[in-house]
Amino acid sequence: MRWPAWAPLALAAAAATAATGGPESGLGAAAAGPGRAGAAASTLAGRRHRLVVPPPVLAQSLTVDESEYRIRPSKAAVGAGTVTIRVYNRGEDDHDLVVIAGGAAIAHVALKSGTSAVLTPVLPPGPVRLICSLQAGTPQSHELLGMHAELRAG
Ligand SMILES: [Cu+2]
Repeated sequence: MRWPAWAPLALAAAAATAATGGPESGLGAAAAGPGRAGAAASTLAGRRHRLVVPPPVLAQSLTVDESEYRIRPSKAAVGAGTVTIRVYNRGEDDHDLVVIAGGAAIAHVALKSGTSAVLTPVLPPGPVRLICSLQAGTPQSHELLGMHAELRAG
């Protein structure tokens, strides 16, 4: 039996549908028959031209500058996992830094004016919020006055 020129493409489409488990996977598997879909997929595996782009390498450290009334992280994104945060209180008043990730405060340090500290929280992937918690719950809340910043752990 002679196969038309498009036959390999049709087989490939059926095998790909069966392999991905899409809504038509039942049809694809039935057309290819048991065992044949797997054979076709393994034959085609080497022929796929996937664009493989490595994920960006994110740093595991950042610097955070605090002053009245700002928090400025040096990076908008860091890698998930253990991250070294060097925080400087460059303001005239005392401040603190609270790292909030995964819905919880996971690190805290109090900073007198002109001092610095190093924190090494383990950041889960997702958004990270940095705040100063001084005067929280009052109109003078440092967070409400602007001492908050967002970054992302990826
Ligand atoms: Cu503060």
